[in-house]
Amino acid sequence: MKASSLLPVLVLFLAPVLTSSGLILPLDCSDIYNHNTSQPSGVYTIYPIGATSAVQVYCDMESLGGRWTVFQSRVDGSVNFYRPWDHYKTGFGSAATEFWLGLENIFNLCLRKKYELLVIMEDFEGNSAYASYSSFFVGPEADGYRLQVTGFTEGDAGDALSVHNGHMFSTFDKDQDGSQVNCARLYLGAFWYGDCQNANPNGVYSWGAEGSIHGVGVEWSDWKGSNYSLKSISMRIRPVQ
Ligand SMILES: [Ca+2]
Repeated sequence: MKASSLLPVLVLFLAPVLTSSGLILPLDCSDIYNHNTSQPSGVYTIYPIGATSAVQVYCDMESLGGRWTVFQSRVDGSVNFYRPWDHYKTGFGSAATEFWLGLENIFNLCLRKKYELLVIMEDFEGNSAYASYSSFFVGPEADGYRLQVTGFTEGDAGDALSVHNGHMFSTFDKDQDGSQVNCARLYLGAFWYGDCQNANPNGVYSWGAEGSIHGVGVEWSDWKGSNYSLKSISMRIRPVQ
C-alpha cells in the first residue's frame, strides 16, 4: 500500500470529533475546561473514541490547576473491582463514586494527546497525600495495554508506580504480569503488575489496616505500607501543556 493512500485514514482519525450540528465533542475534561474555564468539578460526558463512544467521567477542575480526567477511583467499596479482562477493557462503575474508565478508552486518549498523571489518596485517619508523574501512556491491546509512566516529580505519597512502568495490564483471567505467579489472583485486583506490585489501587476495599492476607487491599505501599487499605484513591490524567 502506498503511503499516500493512508493519508485520508489518518486525517479522519486525527480530526476533531464533529457532531451533525458541527459542535466539537470533548475528548477529555481538558477540552471541557478549555471550552468554558468556569466549569466546576463534576460528572461530564466525554468521547474518547469518537461520536459513538460517549462515556461519563468525573472531571477535577480544581486540584493543582484542574483539567483532570479521572480514569480510576475508589471511595467507599460500593463497586466490586475483582473483575475479568473484558470488564477492565471496556470500563465499569459510576463516575461519581467508584469507577474504571476502561483500558480501550484510556489507550485512545493517550493516542491523541500527551498526558501527565496525578494520584490522590486518603487514609482513614484524616490524612491525604498525592503523587504526580510528568508522563503517562498506555499502549494498544495488542501489546497488553502496556503502561509507560515516568517522571515522578513530587508528592508526599511517594513513588509506588515506577516498579509498574513497562508492564502489561493483568486480570485474574489474563496473566500478563512479570511474575511466575498470577499477581491479579494473588493480590485480588487488576493492574499493571510486575513482580508483583507496590500499588494495588484496584484491590479489595477493606477499611484500613488489615494484614490477614498480605497486600490485597487498596494499597499504595510507599505511603501506608502493604497491609493498609486506603479510604480513597484516584488516578487522573491531563494533557501536558
Ligand atoms: Ca504471571
